[in-house]
Amino acid sequence: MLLGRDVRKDFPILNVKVNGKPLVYLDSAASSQKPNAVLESYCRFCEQRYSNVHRGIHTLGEAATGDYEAARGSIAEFIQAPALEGVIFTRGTPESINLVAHSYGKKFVKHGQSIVLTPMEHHANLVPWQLVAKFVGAELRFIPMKSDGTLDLAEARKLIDKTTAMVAVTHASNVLGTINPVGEIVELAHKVGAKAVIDGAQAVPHMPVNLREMNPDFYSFSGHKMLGPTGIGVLYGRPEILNDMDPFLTGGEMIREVYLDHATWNDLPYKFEAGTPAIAEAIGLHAAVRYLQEIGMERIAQMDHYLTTHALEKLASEPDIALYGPLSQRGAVTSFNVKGIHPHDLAALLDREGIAIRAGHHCCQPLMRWLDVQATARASFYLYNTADDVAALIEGVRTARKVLA
Ligand code: C6P
Repeated sequence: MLLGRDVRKDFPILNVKVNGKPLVYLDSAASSQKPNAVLESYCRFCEQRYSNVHRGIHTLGEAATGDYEAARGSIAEFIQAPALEGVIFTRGTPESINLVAHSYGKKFVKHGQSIVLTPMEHHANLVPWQLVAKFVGAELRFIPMKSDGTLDLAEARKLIDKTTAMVAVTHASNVLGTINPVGEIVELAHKVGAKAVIDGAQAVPHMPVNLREMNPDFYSFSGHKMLGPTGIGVLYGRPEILNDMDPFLTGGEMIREVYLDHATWNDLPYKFEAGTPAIAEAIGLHAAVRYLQEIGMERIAQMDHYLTTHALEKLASEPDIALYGPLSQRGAVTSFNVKGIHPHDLAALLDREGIAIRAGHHCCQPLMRWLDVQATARASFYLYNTADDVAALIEGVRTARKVLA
């Protein structure tokens, strides 16, 4: 498996020293690093083709509009989106899910209906549904998890019933690494006439995603976790549902005609893209998608799997380490705790060695309660990581034990 070493030259930040040590970046689940292809594409666009989109009839306006729409087309193909007009640019996963909660949930979920979630949801796919439930008087239900951090599908079959209006589930957990059987969950939702919203923030960067097969009603992800810039993300929604929804944000671009007392809406996807969008960021995300496609998502998934399995094995052979999440069917995150050491202290000590991990509740406070911990340490991997990075992590943990335990 040479992928990590082969691609490292493409990521300039990996040559940076942190605290005088070579950077070992194990925090890609929070945000990924950017290859030259993305940096150059972003800069080239700003230097040579920049303008606002869908407005100017001047040459640069047309060039920028063409590039922005080409980005949408390429991202639609990357996730096998069934309809191009369902691909909406947002600022990221939280905005995508808030859009669905606000414009679909508050309008179509009715008093007394249920919204089914899981205890492993990131706050971004939990809090918006709490607000919807409160607003309309709906009930929140949670699919229980088995002790290994996978969902209990037998219970899900009972919980998702005729009262269910929405099922909102993460594709891959940012703490446990669990990859959920989202295709089956979408089917369970559709059987009872409910809509399914999938949070793909930790899935799209790491594995092939095919929305034609999965068939969700809504699917969301963030560009910055998949080598792209910050401030750009995607919501895919089924056009027939999006057409029935009211706009989320209002402003320029999303309107067709405006009178003093009312307005009408633009066609999809523009109805949901109010104001000047993140144009250069969309172009950067297009470059990220091209880069990922050149390497191949299957290959990236295999590399992630290799590194995660390797890290789990190495950590498991160290004394006094608690590991969280299932042993198989998991994504590129490894959450753990070292007995007697607070994860923040561990992260601070590793940082002195140039090793970046994340420590905390990872925006999953209910999941921390389920695990019965306040926080965990988390190492997360991506295509530029190698077995040397895992070795550095293990060495760092050993040093921490000597210094802190
Ligand atoms: N999780 C992590 O370190 P943002 O980062 O705002 O674009 O996406 C939010 C989000 C939504 N869903 C899932 C499953 C996520 O993992 C995240 C981001 C980061 O785990 C930051 S808390």
